[in-house]
Amino acid sequence: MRALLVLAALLAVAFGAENFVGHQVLRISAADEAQVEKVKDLEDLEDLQLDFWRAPVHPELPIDVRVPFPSLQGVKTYLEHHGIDYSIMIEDLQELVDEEQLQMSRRHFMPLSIETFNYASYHNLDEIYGFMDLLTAEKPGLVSKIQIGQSYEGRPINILKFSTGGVKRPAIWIDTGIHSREWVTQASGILFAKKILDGYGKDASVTSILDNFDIFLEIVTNPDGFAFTHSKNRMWRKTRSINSGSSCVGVDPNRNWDAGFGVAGSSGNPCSETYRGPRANSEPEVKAIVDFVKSHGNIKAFVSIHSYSQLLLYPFGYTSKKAADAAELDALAKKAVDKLSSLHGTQYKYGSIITTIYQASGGTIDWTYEQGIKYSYTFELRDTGRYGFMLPASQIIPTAEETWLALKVIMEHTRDHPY
Ligand code: BPX
Ligand code: ZN
Repeated sequence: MRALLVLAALLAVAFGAENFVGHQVLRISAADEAQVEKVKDLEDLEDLQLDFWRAPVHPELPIDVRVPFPSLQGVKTYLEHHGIDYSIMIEDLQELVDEEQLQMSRRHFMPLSIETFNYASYHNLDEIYGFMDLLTAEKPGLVSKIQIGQSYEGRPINILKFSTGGVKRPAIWIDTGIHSREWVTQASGILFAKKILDGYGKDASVTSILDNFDIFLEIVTNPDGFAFTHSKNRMWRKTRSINSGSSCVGVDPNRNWDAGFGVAGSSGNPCSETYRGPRANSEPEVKAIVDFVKSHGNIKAFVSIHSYSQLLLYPFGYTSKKAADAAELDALAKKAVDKLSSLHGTQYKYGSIITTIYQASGGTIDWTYEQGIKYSYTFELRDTGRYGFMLPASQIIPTAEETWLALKVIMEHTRDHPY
């Protein structure tokens, strides 16, 4: 086992991948606003190379931050000096990366059929695109693939369309993986596809939904970033577009939408993980969806899936003004998370983005909501920080299955409340 881990680490180094040996993820519990400000000061010290998994915003929310080994002593001393509490969530991030690599190296990667595909493993971009082709080959009457654009680096942006016919039926949209490092989301998207196909004609709820709606599913919403998480840096979140005048790469695709673009809750610094980009829709990955949604014109529910934190969120993120449909969205969110919890007991919080996490501008579902898509939601899947973005593969199926139950609640409500 140890020898295999060492081998995996050596291979990663040989391929020029970023390594996280000795990197720790700290959970910081700021006691008050003043301590939050002290942690924010760390954010501005770019030499520390800190990677905030959960940003410092207000004292109620723990701050999770990946600290590279060379910065570790300094950061801990700083926190202790200011009397700020912290604990070590992840002792050595590379150990989790190695385990994940080992798990992936053991998967059978020749997907013979929808039935034998390994849903319990993480997969790379080629495998996921192969999976999509498998679906369309085996179930051509139920699912097709549509290329809606091209990524910055030229990869196809593909979505799956599940449809039983009809002309311009109303539709439900689900996307996963807009932040590339949130791997459990793409893995869950794969299982949603199987659930839809298996459910049609068997599960009364899926059948009635698909008899009335088309479902669009974008599994790899940020293909360049996703490829990069496999080849070079497991912790990559943003797109891979080159920023003029900066050596830092990428735009946060969840700050790039034309809803409150540029107001507080995003960064103008290309080196930030929440860099909004030079203008709204600058990212082809975002623009492709914008064009698709506008030209379709009949999308009734839009669910954008992230991880981690176990939250179900609705608009708004950029403003504290209440969504006109807040009461209905809140009641439906409660129903969805109750259903989700019923499977494995996983606890979710729910509410508007700005009241539940923090102010975030230029986010996906603020834009879709302002386009008139009433049932606009964002999930933050498992966990609450023990593994964060490094959720073990053993949790893929339970995570996807519980989320699927919540998705069905939202889809059923959309079906039963036409507007
Ligand atoms: C989700 C929807 C709209 C605005 C913000 C969010 C939270 C999301 C983000 O900051 O873009 C959090 C996350 O999924 O990126 C993961 N995280 O930081 O843990
Ligand atoms: Zn995210």
